Order: sequence, then structure tokens, then C-alpha cells
Amino acid sequence: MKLVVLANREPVRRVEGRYQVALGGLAAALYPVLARRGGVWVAWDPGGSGERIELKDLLVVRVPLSKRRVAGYYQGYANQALWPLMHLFLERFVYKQGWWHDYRAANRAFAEAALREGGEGALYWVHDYHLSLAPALLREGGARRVGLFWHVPWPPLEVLEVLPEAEALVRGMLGADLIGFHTETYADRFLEAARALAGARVREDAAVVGGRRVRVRALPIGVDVPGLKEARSRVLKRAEAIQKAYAGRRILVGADRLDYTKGILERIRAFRRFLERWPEFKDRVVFLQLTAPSREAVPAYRGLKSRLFRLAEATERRFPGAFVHHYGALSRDELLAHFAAADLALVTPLRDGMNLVALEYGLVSEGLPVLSRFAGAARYLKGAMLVNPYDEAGTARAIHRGLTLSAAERERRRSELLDSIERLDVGAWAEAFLRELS
Ligand code: GDG
Repeated sequence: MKLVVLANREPVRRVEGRYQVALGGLAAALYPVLARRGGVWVAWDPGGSGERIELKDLLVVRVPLSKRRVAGYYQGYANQALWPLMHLFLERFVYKQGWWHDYRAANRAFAEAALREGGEGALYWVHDYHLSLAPALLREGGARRVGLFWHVPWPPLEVLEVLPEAEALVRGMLGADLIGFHTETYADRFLEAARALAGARVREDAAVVGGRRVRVRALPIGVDVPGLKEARSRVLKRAEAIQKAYAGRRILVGADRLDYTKGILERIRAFRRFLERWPEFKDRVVFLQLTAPSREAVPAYRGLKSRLFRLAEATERRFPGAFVHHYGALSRDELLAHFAAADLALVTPLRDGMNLVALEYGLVSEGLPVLSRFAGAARYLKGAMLVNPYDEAGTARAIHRGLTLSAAERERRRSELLDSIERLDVGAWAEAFLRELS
């Protein structure tokens, strides 16, 4: 069966004037399955030309949206209304009349473009909170098999209900035959919302609505396990050079898109507390916080950026040599080399659907992550050092513990960690989702 993927972001990058499948992330994960089945990927067209991209084994169909539409659909409804609610940041929730109209229209444009490529017989796989209405729209257009994977958390009903269109959102999603979340908690909460808002009957892991059965399952995503193991040997030399550059200090690493859900400010403050409480480490460690720019058109992100810069500069001055902030996207290998060079990763989001950095770090390095309990990954990664990222003193203690573990305990934790990450291979995840769906 032909596979048609719908996702906001296109799966390609332009390198020296030619398109390539983007490394890392969803695109690389789905490419093998798409290639095997003869796949189509429908995505927003950032250039606006509507040009189709034909790669070997993959057709990318781009949906052009006007600037105004993108402002309402993407910067507005998706990233200022849905994103904060899904992550339980009620105070960041912004709601403007008109955004919903753009969101619906964009979802319709995606669904129509997909149906033109796939017709009734294709297998449709919709991704994420940008496209919650697409499943129902696809079904109305005749699609017979539709899957949806939700990459972010799903909130409790009281939080969801803040959204004036909560019912329409849930009904849109229920157009799918299978809805995947990262954890059981998110899946259970969704079933509760389906019952309360759409009148669905809940039967174990399914919602029955309008005579149709919609399965709702925890299907946690993973990373490219063989690819990352291979990457480790490729980046080791560069990792040694990074270690040398910090002259014998033990390296701690943090890597995130700049986002308030990632807890970057709290993490830097926790690291400062750690140095204040255990000053003997001032000359023995360096914490490298690597921050990639993100959603710069959204006002909340610009404010966060200036707060981060102020705190980072103050920390660099207060603890010279022990803290470095790098702002800007790194190449994949440069990022992985930093992971390989680090003894400890600080992966402390305030809320995260899953969090792939913890998994990538675990595979590429020989160290352990200090991991937020509020990341989906905390449910799956054994051996990680779990923290509450709001508790800066507790995180400081976990950093100290991570740096002073006995060799035996470190070994034990490492082996549990590797076992649990190996179970989360992204290729296997894609296969499992599609098997369930078809
Ligand atoms: C969403 C959900 C869920 C980071 N900096 C650079 C860079 N990265 C890469 C990391 C990782 C990816 O970006 C980030 O993935 P996360 O999972 O950590 O977070 P989100 O982007 O928020 O993703 C999340 C995910 O979807 C999948 O379902 O886990 O919960 O929020 O791969 O390595 N990559 C490069 N340069 C950087 O500077 N090349």
C-alpha cells in the first residue's frame, strides 16, 4: 500500500543547490519505509513556490501557504496556543481570534494535497500537533486507513478544556484508526478527553465513536540505534580534540532548541548551585550548554533568548572556565562529538513528549544523563539519574552524584541505560506503527 506522510516540516535539506533527505529526526527514520513502499511526504512549503521535489524513492509534495496563513496556523495556533497547553504551560497560552480559522484552513490544504497523491487506497500517516484536524479531513475525503502520531505530551482534561476548540481538536484526531503517543499516561488522558468531549465509549485501548473503533496506544519513538553507534567511531577523534580544548576538565553537556519547555535557565541555575555547594569542582568541570535557535518569530521565544543570554553571560563571568554557552545550530556530527566528549549530560526539560537528546547521548557517549522526570524518556531509560528540574538544589545534588559515582555503579547504570535505549530503535518504531495501522 502506498504510504503518504503528512508533517509540517519537509524531510529535505538543500546542500550545494541539491536536495537531500535531512539527517537525523523523523525524515531519516521514515525514509527506509517510504522508499520501500513508494512514498509521498506532504509538508509545508517554506519557499511558497509549490515546487515538488523528486528524490530517489521519495516524492515531496509541498503545500504553499500565504504569510498570513502561516502566522495564524503555525506561529499562532500551533505554537502559541497548542504547544504551551500540551506542555502544561497555562501562563504561556495565547489565544487570538482568527488563528483557528487559519489552522483549519492549513489542515484542509494538507489533507487535500495528500488525497490528490494517495487517493482512497493509500495509507496515511499524520504527524503532530500542527495537523490534528487532518485525520478527520482525510477520512471525509475517502481515506480508508489513517494513522496519527502525537510527538508532544497530552495534558489532563482541565488543561485541555482551556482551548475553546478542544472538542473539535479531539474529533479531528479521532478521524484516525490508530493514534500513537509516547507514554501510557498521554494515551490514557487522550481516551478520557475522547470520552468527555466527543462522547466516545472507551474500551481498553480504544475509543469507539460513530460506530468506528480508534485504537490509542503508547508507541514511544526512538533513535537510529545502528546509525548512532556507527557515528560514535566517526566522531571520537573530534571528541578528543574537544576534551583537549578544555584542558583536563570533566565535561557536562546540555543541548536543546531554545524553548521554555526545555528548562535551560533552571539547568544553568542548578549548575551554579552545584559549584557554590561544591566549589572544589570550579576548576575541574566545564558545562557546555549548546542552544539551537528556534521559533524566532514567536514573541515568547525572543524574551526567553534575552533572559538566557543574560544568565549565561553572568555565569561565564562568575565561574570563568567552568561554563560555556554556545548559541547556533551545530552540524549533526559536531553535536555528537560534544556528546561523546562529555561525562554527564544535563537533560532537564520542564516537560517533554519524549526527548531524543537523552537517547542519542546514551548511545554516543560513555556517560550518564541527569534526566528530568517530566520527559517521556524518563519512563523508559533505566540507569539515568532522574531529577525534578524545578528543584534546582536536587538537580545540583544529582550533578554531584553523577560526577562521583563509584566505577561499579556507573558501569551498572550504563549497562541498564544501553539496554533500554536499544529497545527504542526508530526504524523498529516506524515498522511497529505501520504494522498496527495496516
Ligand atoms: C519533539 C518533542 C520528541 C538539537 N540541537 C541541535 C540538534 N538537535 C537535535 C537533537 C535531537 C533533536 O534536535 C531534538 O529532539 P528532542 O526530542 O530533544 O526535542 P524536540 O525538537 O522538541 O522534538 C520531543 C520529539 O519531537 C520526537 O517525537 O522527543 O519530546 O518535543 O535529535 O540531537 N541537531 C543539530 N544541531 C543542533 O545544534 N544538527
